Amino acid sequence: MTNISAAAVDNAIPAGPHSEDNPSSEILSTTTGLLSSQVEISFAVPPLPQETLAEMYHQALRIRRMEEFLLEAAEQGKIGGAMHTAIGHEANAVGASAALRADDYLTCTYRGHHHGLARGMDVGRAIAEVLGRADGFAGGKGGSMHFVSPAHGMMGSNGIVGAQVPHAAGLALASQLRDEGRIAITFFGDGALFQGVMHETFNIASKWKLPLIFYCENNRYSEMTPTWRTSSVGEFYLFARAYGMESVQIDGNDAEVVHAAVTQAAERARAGDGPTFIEGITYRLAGHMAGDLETYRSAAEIEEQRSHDPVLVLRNRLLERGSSEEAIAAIAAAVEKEVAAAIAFAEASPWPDPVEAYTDVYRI
Ligand SMILES: Cc1ncc(C[n+]2csc(CCOP(=O)(O)OP(=O)(O)O)c2C)c(N)n1
Ligand SMILES: [Mg+2]
Repeated sequence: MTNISAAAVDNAIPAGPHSEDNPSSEILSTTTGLLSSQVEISFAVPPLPQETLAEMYHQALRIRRMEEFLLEAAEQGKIGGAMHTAIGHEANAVGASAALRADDYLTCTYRGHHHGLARGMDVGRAIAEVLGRADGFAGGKGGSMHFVSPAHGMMGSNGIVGAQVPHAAGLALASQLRDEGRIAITFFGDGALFQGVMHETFNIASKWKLPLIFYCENNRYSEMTPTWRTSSVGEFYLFARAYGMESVQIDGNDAEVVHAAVTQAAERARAGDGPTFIEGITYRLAGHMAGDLETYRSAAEIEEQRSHDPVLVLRNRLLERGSSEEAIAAIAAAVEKEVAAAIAFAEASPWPDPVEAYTDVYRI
C-alpha cells in the first residue's frame, strides 16, 4: 500500500518550466505551484491486480491510437467541425471508469472520446460517429463533441463549457430520489471553474449530499491561455472546500492513483455522504483541437511533459510489477489490430440518410 502524500504527487509530475514567478520567460504556460500545502493530503493507493493494470494499459493505448488516427483524419479534411483529442489525459478516464459501476452515470466535455472508450463504447462505432457516419453512436449526428451512449452510462459530452456539470447533478438527484445506488461523475476542465453554474452546482450538490463526483481534468490551459493568467486561485481543489466538500488533488496521469481516488469518492457518494471534488493534474500532449498551431507553448515544455505520459506511466508500472516486455508487446499488437479493424469498419460505414436529419431531434 502506497501512501500518496502531497510531496509525492508534487515530485511525480513535471512542474513545467514557466511560472508567474518567472515573468521573464517568453513562454506563457505554467503549472500551478502544485500543492502549496494549505491543506495536508494523504490517501492510500492500494496496488491494483496486475490484470487490472494490464487492462488499463490496453484501454489507454486503444484510446491513444484511435485519437492519433482521428488527428490525421482531421488534417485530411475527413472530419466536419471541431475535434478535440484527449491525448495525454487517458489515465483520468481509464482509472475512473475502472472504479465505477457499469450503471453509473458520466457526463463530460467536448474532450470526451477517452471517457466514451473507457466506458466500453465500441471503437469502430466511436470513429464512425466522429466521421459523421450512420453506424456512429448518434447516427453520425453528434460527432466528436457530442459523444453519447446511455447504454454505457455515457450521458453526454457537451460543447458548452460547464454545461455537463448540472446535468450530472440532475442524474445524481434522480438516483437519490429513486434510491438506485447509482452515482454520477462529471468531468470538466480547469477553465470551467470560472463559470457561474459550476458554483451553483457545487453548492446544491453539497447541501443535498448528492451521489456525485466532480472531476477536474486540470491540464493547465483553457484553450490557448495558461490558467495562471486568469485564475486568482492556484489550487483548484480548494474551491470545493468553500462548499463544505471533501476534495483532493492527485496525479491525473497515474491511472492507479486516479482509480484509488475515484473508488474512495464513489464509496462516499454511495454511502450518502455527498460529493467529492477530485483535481487530476494532467497535460494535453496534442493541441487544444485539431489544427491548433500551438504558438502559445514551447516544444521543450511538451517534451518535458512526455516523460510523464500516462500511457508510459502504465507501461512502466507493469514492468516494475513483473510483466514481461513480450506481454506488453502483445497488448500493443492487439491494439494495433483492433484499431485498424475499427478504422476499416468506420470508413466503410454509409453516410446517414438525409431523412435522418429529422429523427431524434426535438422540434416544437
Ligand atoms: C460557455 C462557453 N464559453 C466559451 C467557450 C469556448 N471554449 C471552448 S473550449 C474552452 C476552454 C475550456 O478550457 P478547460 O475547461 O480548461 O478545458 P480543456 O479544453 O482544457 O480540456 C473555451 C473557453 C465555450 N465552448 N463555452
Ligand atoms: Mg484546461
